[in-house]
Amino acid sequence: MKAFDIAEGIRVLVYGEPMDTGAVVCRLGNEIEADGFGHVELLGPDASRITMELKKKDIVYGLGANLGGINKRGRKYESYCTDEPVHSEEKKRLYAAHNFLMISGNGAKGFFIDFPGLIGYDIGCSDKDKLIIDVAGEDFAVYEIDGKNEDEVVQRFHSIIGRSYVPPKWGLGYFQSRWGYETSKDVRRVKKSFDDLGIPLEGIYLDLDYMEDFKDFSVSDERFPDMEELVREFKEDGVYIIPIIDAGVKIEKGYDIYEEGILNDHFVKTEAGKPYVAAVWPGKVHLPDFLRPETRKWWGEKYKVLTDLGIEGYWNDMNEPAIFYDEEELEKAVDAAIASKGANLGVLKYFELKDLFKDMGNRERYYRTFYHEVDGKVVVNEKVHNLYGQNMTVAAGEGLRSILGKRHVLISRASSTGMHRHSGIWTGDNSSWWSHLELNIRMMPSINMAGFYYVGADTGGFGNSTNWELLTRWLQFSAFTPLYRNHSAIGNDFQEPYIFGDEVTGWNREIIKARYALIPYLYSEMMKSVMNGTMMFRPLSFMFRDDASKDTEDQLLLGKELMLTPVTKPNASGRTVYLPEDMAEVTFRDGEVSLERTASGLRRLEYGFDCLKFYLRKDSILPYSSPSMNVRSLDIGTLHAIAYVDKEAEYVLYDDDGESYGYETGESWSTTIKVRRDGLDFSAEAISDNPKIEKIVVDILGTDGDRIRKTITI
Ligand code: MIG
Repeated sequence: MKAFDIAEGIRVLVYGEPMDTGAVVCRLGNEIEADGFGHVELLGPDASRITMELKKKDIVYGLGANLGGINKRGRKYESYCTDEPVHSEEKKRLYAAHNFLMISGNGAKGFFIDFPGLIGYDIGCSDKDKLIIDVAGEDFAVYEIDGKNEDEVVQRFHSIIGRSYVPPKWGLGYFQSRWGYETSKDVRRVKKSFDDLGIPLEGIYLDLDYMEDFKDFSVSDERFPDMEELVREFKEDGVYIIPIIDAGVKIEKGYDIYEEGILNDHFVKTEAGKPYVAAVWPGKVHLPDFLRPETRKWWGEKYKVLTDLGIEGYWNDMNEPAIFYDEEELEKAVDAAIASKGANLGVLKYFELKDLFKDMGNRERYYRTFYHEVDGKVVVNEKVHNLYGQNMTVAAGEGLRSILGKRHVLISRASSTGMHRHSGIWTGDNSSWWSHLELNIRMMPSINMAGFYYVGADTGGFGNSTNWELLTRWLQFSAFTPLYRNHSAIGNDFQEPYIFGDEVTGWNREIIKARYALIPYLYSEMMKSVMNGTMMFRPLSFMFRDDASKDTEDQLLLGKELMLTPVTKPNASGRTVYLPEDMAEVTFRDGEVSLERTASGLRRLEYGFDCLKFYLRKDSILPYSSPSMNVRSLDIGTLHAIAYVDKEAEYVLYDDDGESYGYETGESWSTTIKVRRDGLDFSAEAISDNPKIEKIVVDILGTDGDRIRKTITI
C-alpha cells in the first residue's frame, strides 16, 4: 500500500495497481506515511477484505442508489450494476455502484472505494460492531476523507469527483412516460388530455415502442411516421420528446449500427475474439464496447440521427448491461426440456427444469464470458463490470454536448460515480408499492452523496398497477425531486394524473402546478448544490443531533429552508411528523400559499390530497413563482416569497439562462432577499442582477404570530 496526500482532509491509500475508472478528477499529491484505516487483508487472489470497527451509536451513510435505510447499518449490500426488476427487501444490489460511505459518530469520516468490479458490504449485519467490505480484487484505491461534519466530508468528496451534470431548466418540469404509448397517435392523445385538462406538461418520454424492431437510432415508420412533425409541434407548445436508447445493438444484416460496429470492431468479444452474442429486446444483440474511446466517440455521434429531428433529451436503459439470456444458457434449458418430454417428472426434477428457465436473465456467468479492450489489454467484463453503463452514458453525454452545443436532458439506469459528471439517473424499476415511495425518500440523500442531483423515481411506481391514492401521494413527494416523471410498465393499469376521475385529476393538477411554482427555488437549490458540492436533500440527522432526528427516515431536509414530510401510508388524512425545532407549516393549495406556526416535537400534520405541504424552518425564506404550464412560460417578473422570521432571514436565489453552459464559467444571476425584524415591524430588502425580476412580494410570518406583506421593487 502507498498513501498520498490529495488536499486538506483527503488522502488516498493505493493497493496494488488500480486502473483509472474515471471516478475522480483529482491528482495525487505527495506520498505520505499512513497506517490506513481499519484492517485490510488479502483473502486470496481477487479478494481483499477491509474491516472497520463501528461504535454503538455510529451512523453509516452512503452507497447511493441502493436498498435499505438512510442509515445503512444492519444489512448487506453489493455494488454490481444489475437489472433488478423487483426491489424487494432481501435484495442486495440494484443498478448502481456508488461506493461512497460515511461513518458519523464522534465526527464524520468518509470513504470512497475506487474499484470497477464487485464490492460487498456487510454493515453491522453479521457482526453488529463491524463494517466489512469485500473487494473482489487486489488493485483498488480508498479515498479517506475527514471533515468537521457530514456536510464538509461530502463537499470534500465532491471536490475530488468533480462537478455534476445539470440538465437544462426544462428538465425540472413534469414528464409523462409509459412503456406502451405505442404510436404517435397515443402520444398526441396523452398531450391533448393534459392540454384539455389544464395540467402542466414538460414532455413525454418514449419507450421502446417508437423504435423499429427495438433498433437503436431507428424510428418506426409504421407507428411514428410523423416523428419530426411531432417533435416540432410539441416543442412549439414547450413540450419535449425524450426517447429511450438501449445498450444492445440488434444483429441484423444491413442495419447501419450493426454493420458499422462489425466493420470497426466496436463490440465486446468472446474469449475466442468473436463478437459476443446476448439476447435483449431486439432478440440477439452485440454489446458496444463503451470502454473503448473510439467506440464512445462513434456512439456519441449516432445521436445526430435523433437530434436532427429536434430531440434534446434521452434516457439510457439496459446498460448494466442487462442480458435476458445467452445462447448457451438457453440451449441448455431447451435441451433439458426436450429430454423430459413425455417423461414422468418427479417434483424435484420438475423444479430443476423450471429453474433452468427461471432467472435466466442476468446470470453472473454471462459477465465472465465477454471481454472489453481497456488500454490495449483484454479484460473480462466481470472485472470492470460497473463501468459499462457509465461509459455508455459518457458516450451519449459527450456526443450530445458537441452536437447540440447547449444542455440536454440525459438519464441513465446503470451508473457509477464518475458518470455523475455526464448524466442524471432514475431509480429503475420500482413497484407501485407504498414501501417504494418510502424507499424513494430514503434514497435521495445517499444519491446526492454519490454525486447525482438530477434524480427521481418512477412516480406512481413502475411495476404492478398503481391506485389513485398512491399516485397522488407520490406526486406530492416527487414534486420536490429534480426529475419529476410518472412512468409505468406495459400491461399495468394506466396511471396518468387524469385517469382516476375528476376529483383526483383536480388534486393532481394542483400538485403539479405547485411544483411549477417551486421551480425557481428547486432550480436554485439544485444548481447551488452542484456548484458547491453540497447535498440538496439531507437527512435530519445532518442538522439535528438528537436521537429522534437520527431515527427519522421518512422526512428530509431540502436546502437550508425546507423540511419535507410526505404521507407514505394508505387511507391517511395526514401523519405524525417530528419537528426538531419550531417551524412553519406551509400549504400550497389552489394557487394560495399559507403559513402556520408549529411548535417543535411530535405533531399531527393534516395533509390532504388537494395540496402540497411541508415545513419552512425558522429564519428562512422560500421564493416561488406563479405556476405555469411549462418551464418556458415560467414568469418571475413578480416573484413571491414566504418568510418565517424570528430575527433575520436571507435567501440567495440562483438563476441563469437555463440552457447554455455559461453557468460553468459563472454566467448567472443572483437575487438576495433579506427580511429582518425591526422592533415591532419587519423590513425586507433585495438586491438582484436578474433582469427577469421586477418586484418581489414577501409574506412574512413572525415567530410571535405577526403577519405582514412587503413588496420590494427591484
Ligand atoms: O426490460 O424499455 O427500467 O423504465 O420502461 C425492461 C422498457 C426494459 C426497463 C426500464 C423501464 C422501461 C423498460 N425497460
